[in-house]
Amino acid sequence: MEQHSEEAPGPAEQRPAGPIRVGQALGEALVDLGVGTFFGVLGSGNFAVTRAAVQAGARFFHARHECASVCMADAYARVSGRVGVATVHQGPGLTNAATGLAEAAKAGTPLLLLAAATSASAVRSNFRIDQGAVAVALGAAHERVASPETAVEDLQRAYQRAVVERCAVLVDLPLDVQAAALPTAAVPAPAPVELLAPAPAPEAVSAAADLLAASRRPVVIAGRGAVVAGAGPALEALAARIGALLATSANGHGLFSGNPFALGIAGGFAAPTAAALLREADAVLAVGASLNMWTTRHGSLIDPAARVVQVDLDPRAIGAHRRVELGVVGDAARSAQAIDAELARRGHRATGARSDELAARIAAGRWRDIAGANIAGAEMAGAGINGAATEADPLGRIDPRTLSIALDELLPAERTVVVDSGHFMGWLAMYLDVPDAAGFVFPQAFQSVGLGLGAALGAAVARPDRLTIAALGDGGLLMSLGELESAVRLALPLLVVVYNDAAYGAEVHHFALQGQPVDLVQFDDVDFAALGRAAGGEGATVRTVEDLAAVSRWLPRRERPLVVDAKIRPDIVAEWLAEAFTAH
Ligand SMILES: Cc1ncc(C[n+]2csc(CCOP(=O)(O)OP(=O)(O)O)c2C)c(N)n1
Ligand SMILES: [Mg+2]
Repeated sequence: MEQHSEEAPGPAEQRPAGPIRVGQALGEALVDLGVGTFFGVLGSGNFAVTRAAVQAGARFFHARHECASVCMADAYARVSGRVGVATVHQGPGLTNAATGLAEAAKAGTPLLLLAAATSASAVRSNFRIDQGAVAVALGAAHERVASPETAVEDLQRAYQRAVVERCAVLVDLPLDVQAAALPTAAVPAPAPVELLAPAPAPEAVSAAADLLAASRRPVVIAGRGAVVAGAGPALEALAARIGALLATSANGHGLFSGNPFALGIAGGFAAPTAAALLREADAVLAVGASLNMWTTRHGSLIDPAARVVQVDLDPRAIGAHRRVELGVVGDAARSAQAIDAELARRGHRATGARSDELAARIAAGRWRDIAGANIAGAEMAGAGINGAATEADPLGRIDPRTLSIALDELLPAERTVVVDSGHFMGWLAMYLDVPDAAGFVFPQAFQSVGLGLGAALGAAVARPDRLTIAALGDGGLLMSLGELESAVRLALPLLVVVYNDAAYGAEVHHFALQGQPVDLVQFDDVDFAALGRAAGGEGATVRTVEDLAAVSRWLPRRERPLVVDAKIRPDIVAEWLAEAFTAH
């Protein structure tokens, strides 16, 4: 994906004569770097920079909480492939942003967080904290604008780090430096960031080709690294040559959408057919995927005898979560192309397990078919699945699987599905199709509840041509409620779907399994439709599939966000959660 192309006009031409302040120069430099869209919460400390960038042509999206502003930038980066940029006030602006920054850092999102910082001399300022220590503690890189002479260069260096190291960078903008006059000689031309993706070593390519050519049932598991490298087509071509089945990590979801031999997400969200086929593989080609416990279902999805090749840009990722036989260091797309070319040179072509029957089995073995049959079967036989009560829910709540399947059918295929954290998240990963990898935003590297709504706002800014669905738990929405107002104010026509079990469901199921009382994590029901209306959006309460008619009516207009308060049955436990707790 493109990471640094021009998006907005160059520096502001109508700059007033005379010296300008460093703060203003930094805002203009941001636009010079190609930043056309950024996010934040304004205070006095970051006002000058923000105003200058806006005057120079950048679009600024104001959040209501700094955490959400960073989540907006993070999701914008994930969906657009550009650097995400957010700006906050010094001190509490930064501490409010901390959880979002940790998410971006853990997920390896290229992100710049421009935080004002107290002046060097303001040692008694209420706002003063060690901002660098905060960044380091959260796993983010730390840069600062050091002097008026170097300020623009310092910003460029921080931006370059975000691109080259694919990391989250906190940039301190001290108020005294911002307020100083810019020495006229100090503005160097912005250095273009040119990155040629590294090719793998020929020996590694040859060894990978040997291993894959010897395999009878290979699978490819592609992760976020494959998405970022745009490796989807090259991997599909390689997989066709070696007869491999395709799967992704949760963060690669959508990369192989539409391929008849794609098994979907490997890991806890995998349907039984997909899981069985993964276990049958005698060779695994992991590409830009760490093979962590989530992707391998605590190791159980990969046959211990399977031979594993792992391709990653970062040598530190190779073998980090499980032993692999061969590590290939290189760009995902170039590695896939090189291995494919090597096998073509050798005249290798195999069908592996691929057949029309297998494609039909994969298509019929998706969760929605199983759930459809199970739900109907359970209702007929009076026998529950997953220990769920079988009779109609006494409170008239909807089965979350039924809800998810109905949404999948109802919503346009051109969609971006953004998912918060919680028990409910599996229903989205398991039941909703996405058009491609940019259509699925799954900020789970810090496993924080409450980041989904902010992320959905950033995704909606990045892809206004697609319907953005913010899939949230009731707990997650109540942690980020103020951003409903942002969605309305910024005229971002989100569909907010609240999987409302009136509980911290993940914790309920966790502790119920241990036989503990769970009333501490169960709450009174909240009327989210009313909250949606109060924020200036629309609201609908859903207890049955028929109630989704409100969504059908909203879809063609989509002027304002719609908050769907789906009162879901709290007693249906997702397979992935039960499995995760047992594995622990
Ligand atoms: C910021 C944060 N606080 C607490 C947790 C622990 N936690 C994990 S899931 C969860 C419940 C979330 O509730 P909700 O959003 O309603 O989703 P549900 O699990 O009910 O589907 C909690 C509190 C966390 N992961 N992150
Ligand atoms: Mg809940």
